[in-house]
Amino acid sequence: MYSNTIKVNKDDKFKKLSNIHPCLGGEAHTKYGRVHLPVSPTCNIQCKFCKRDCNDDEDRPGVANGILHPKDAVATVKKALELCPEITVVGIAGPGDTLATGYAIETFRLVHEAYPDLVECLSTNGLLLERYADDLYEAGVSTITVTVNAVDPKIQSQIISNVILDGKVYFGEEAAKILIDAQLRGIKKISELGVIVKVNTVLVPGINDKHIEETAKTVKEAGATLYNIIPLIPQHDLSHVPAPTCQQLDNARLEAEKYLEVFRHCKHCRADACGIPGKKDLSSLLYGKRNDLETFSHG
Ligand code: CLF
Ligand code: SF4
Repeated sequence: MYSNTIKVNKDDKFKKLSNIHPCLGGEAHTKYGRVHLPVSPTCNIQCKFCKRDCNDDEDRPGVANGILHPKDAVATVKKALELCPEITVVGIAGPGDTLATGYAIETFRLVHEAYPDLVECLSTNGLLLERYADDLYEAGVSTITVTVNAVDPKIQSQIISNVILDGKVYFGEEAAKILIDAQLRGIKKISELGVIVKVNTVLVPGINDKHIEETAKTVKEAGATLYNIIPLIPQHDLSHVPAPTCQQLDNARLEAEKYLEVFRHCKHCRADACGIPGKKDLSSLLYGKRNDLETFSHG
């Protein structure tokens, strides 16, 4: 009875949010915008495909012009709304992991106080999601994306090099298991609080492309509502792996769809993206050129 009530409420919440959140619903994707606040400089794991960077040119996750300080977040949101009144969502998605430092939660608290009607959206690798779930909920976060690239440590260990947890570095399958267990516990806890969870999987041909069905099934059981498959951008330690073909992406989406609704409009946003996804990106108007800042890598 109790879990049914939560399910009904969550379905209802998802329906409402998907009408105004550009990354939850197909129609909202072309009508509404998001602003990303790049307040998270560092990461606590190393994905083999991740090359975090700060520059003006590349449109992909992990890249931002520079790092924003939480104290400047409210003024940045104000300016973003002036540039693009269709913005309904304030997202924090990097350039590092959003829970590796306390800046994202601090930022959400400030933005929620100033703009309680905006949807707050966090993207994380999930290593510390269970630990900070209550804080995120209290800071007003209502949608979360967790990047889960595998639920089998053998497969995950081919995608990450290490995990740093409470000052200790873990490698190989041990690191992979720590990450997977933490992600699933985090998804369970935050979804039980009523937060909508989308799972992103980076499709890496030859490594996790035959593992999508199991991943989708497992994250659904943990509490996820939506699934998004992102094609690998071959770089860093996985630069030798070809990006998936359209056929491989389609196949993966069909596998995932056996368990979860699949979001098909993702635009691989930068960590400082601003505007309606797929339309002109306004981040250079919002943040300007800040190449003099120290270069951080993304996540
Ligand atoms: Fe940003 Fe991500 Fe929130 Fe959207 S992006 S934190 S869920 S508000 Fe959207 Fe961009 Fe794809 Fe992400 S199109 S990369 S899915
Ligand atoms: Fe960290 Fe994200 Fe880069 Fe992975 S992709 S190493 S989680 S910043």
